[in-house]
Amino acid sequence: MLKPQATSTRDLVNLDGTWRFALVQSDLDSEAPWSKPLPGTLDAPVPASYNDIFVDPAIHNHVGWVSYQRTVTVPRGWTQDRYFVRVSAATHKGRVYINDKFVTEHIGGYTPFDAEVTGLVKPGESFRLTITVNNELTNTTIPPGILEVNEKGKKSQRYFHDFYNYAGLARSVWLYSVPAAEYVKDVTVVTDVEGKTGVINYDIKTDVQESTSGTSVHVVVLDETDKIVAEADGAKGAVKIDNATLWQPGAAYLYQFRAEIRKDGKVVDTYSVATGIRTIEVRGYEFLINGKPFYFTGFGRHEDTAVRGKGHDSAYMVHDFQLMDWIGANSFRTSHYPYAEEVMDFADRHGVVVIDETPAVGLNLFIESGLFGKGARATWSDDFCNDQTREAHADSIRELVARDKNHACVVLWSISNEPSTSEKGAREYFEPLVKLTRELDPSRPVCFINVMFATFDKDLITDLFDVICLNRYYGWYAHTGDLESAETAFETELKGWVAKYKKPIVMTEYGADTMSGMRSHYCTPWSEDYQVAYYNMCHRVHDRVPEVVGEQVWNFADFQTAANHIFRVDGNKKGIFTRDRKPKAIAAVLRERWNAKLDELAKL
Ligand code: BDP
Repeated sequence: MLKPQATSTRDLVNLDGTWRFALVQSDLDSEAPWSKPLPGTLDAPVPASYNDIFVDPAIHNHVGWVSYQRTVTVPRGWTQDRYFVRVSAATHKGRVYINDKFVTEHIGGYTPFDAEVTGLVKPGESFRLTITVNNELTNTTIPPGILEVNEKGKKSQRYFHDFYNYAGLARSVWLYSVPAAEYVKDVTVVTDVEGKTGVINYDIKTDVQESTSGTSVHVVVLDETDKIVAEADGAKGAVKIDNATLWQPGAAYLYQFRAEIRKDGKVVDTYSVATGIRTIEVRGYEFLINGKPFYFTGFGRHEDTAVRGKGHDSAYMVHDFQLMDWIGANSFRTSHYPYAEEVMDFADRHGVVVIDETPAVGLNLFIESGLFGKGARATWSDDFCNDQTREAHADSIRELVARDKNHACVVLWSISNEPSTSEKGAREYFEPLVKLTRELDPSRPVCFINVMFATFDKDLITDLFDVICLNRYYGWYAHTGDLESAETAFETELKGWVAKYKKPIVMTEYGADTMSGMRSHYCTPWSEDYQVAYYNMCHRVHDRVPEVVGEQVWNFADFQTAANHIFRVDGNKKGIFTRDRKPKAIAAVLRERWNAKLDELAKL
């Protein structure tokens, strides 16, 4: 799905700002918030999660629908156009109403959707735009959850992932136009390298009205100085660039791949995709980018800041990338959902490698029973992850690939975080999803992120994937405070994976909760000293197991979690940085280690 763009044939109007806001107190259809100006005096910022904006527990803890509303004017020049409202994310379900009319519904909280306005409102006219957003998670949503209703009829939400269920319109909303007669609907680019020549294989889908004839598709590739370096005719094919500058981790180079529809020699629509030319390959125990062994350094992250919740914020985005650069992180994982498209564009521009993850997190009832002693319930069963859940999961994969397929930064798809893969039924659930991901994108490897309970002797699905991605907490959740036994247990397990599967291993999570400022002569868990000792222990093990080709620590920064997690005090504290991005003692240690790794990689 193409991100809206202003070009010589398209316009883009940003609808961010403060919108009127109200909770839906009873039933959405009977309240019909779209039918009139919203009641009350609340205004909410877009983009932002609404939960932490107001000093009102009823809003913070609301379970159900909320409404956002504003007036929008269609530019008067859009007479030859089709136009749409683009909602970049409505977490987790969104409905769009133009004046009194329901236009569309979208399920899935982290991927974009469109509502067409053409035909409902004329150019030059204004309309009331209402977007209702629902934050409920059930066993058939991704991520899943359980809704509970108490004796008084009050709803509450349980979920099985360790981050706060922020909701609302956390990303930008746009009004945009495309030419009505014919426009570029989708572009797919897949790159390759032949000697010194860069190859861009492309496939362009157009929407051409039947009454329009005589159009043709043309493509133009420009380098970073805007010089044309290749051209071709046709909606599908390949263009070659001699002496191409490759997109490299830490040294990005982006060509503009411009798709044009031409009619009678005139350009009637044009859309550009920033394209980094690079190859990815998993060979034996190696993860190769442009044929060279790559070692992931970096983070599992969250979109999470004070007040905004998951709201996209350019200042935090740029600052976070600065911190990653400072510390020597060449990569991150979009744990545990697709991030804002601006983040993906930024990673492309700055050569940061991304493991791109679906929102399929918390497909695991085993953790609950293991950690909290709640009676064991089957994860893969009719009343939890069933066929309908899998269909929602498949949609989340389709939408992720559709949105992010053209990003050079994306080198690996992660289709789930810590599903219960030692439980019966896991293989039946995952096999079709892996197949689907490979059909949608044969060019990238696929992984899932393995949970600590599903060790190599218990896990049922790893052979279906290309890379082994492990989340391990030896020295934290297991062998707490005893780093010596943790070291032995961790190494023994890693060697078990190596012996069983001939695949590269990426450590996608390891970490220890740490209160910033807490020091200890005795290296007590929760102290900054323990976090340093913990990471040094893990790194000794990584360095003894050559099949480990990456380390992404958990987490970049402290982040908010659900209030009913009694083992969390104001959130998860495994950050290398605090929630306001101050470094803990471990930051300097990682900086030294990772910069040395990057120097080694540069020599290859
Ligand atoms: C892992 C999860 C991650 C948690 C982390 C932790 O993947 O979301 O935040 O553990 O417990 O199980 O800190």
